[in-house]
Amino acid sequence: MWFGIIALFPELFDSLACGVTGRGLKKGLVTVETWNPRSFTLDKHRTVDDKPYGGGPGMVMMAQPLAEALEAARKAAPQRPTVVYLSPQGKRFDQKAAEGFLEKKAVILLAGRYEGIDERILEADIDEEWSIGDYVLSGGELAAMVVIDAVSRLVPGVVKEEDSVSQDSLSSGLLKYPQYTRPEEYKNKKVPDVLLSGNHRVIEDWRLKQSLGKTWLKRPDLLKKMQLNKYQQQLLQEFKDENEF
Ligand code: 9WO
Repeated sequence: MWFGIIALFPELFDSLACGVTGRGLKKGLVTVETWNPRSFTLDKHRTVDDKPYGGGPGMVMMAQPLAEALEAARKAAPQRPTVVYLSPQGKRFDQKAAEGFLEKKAVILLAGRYEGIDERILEADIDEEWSIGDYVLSGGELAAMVVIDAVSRLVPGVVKEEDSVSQDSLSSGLLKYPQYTRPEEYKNKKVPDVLLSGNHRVIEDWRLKQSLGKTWLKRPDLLKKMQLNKYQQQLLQEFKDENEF
């Protein structure tokens, strides 16, 4: 998976060297290359922003340095890249979207700053606009890093345990079941007996029931998007009965 980044603060992406994303980078399964629009400016002050035509507050990222940074990134891409702009106006980036990005193999992520970018770059160069949520950040870099993190862990070999990614919360469309580790009792609270039983079929059923119940309680919107089979419906009903709902 190849990511080309266009950003005024490429240093922010250094933290991807930590943890699971770092593992993907070290193994060469994920590549992140950055281009700074400031390097493509033509004036001695290396200006990347200017006042908006028509007036108003703040500054807008100029077209020319962005266009040339994008061109450099396109040339370096291992195959024809999808060019993505991160903004609150974009489509919501979720787990399904992350799976879609994985198929692209080469993606250029444009992280804006100030009040945004010159509209002509959006029209000429941007294939897709994505949002990680309904809030305004100081720039698109953190959103780009969220995308890289979520997609990288789906690249085969990046996450250690082969099956643990498919066990991730949301990969089934459901929330994660409750998890426990040592000790068996902590502050008078015991680990559920079923998890100590060693009966893997019963444990699997319990976990699915908990996932269904927790999703029903906390994120009914996710459950409404799913088509539960008869068995899942039965487990959810058992959860409701057992928990007095
Ligand atoms: C800033 C601003 C200040 C005064 C009046 C209007 C304003 N709009 C903005 C603004 O939207 N700034 C953005 C900052 C410009 C594009 C990059 N920035 C950004 C991206 N903030 N938040 C995101 C983002 C990206 C993806 N998902 C969620 C948020």
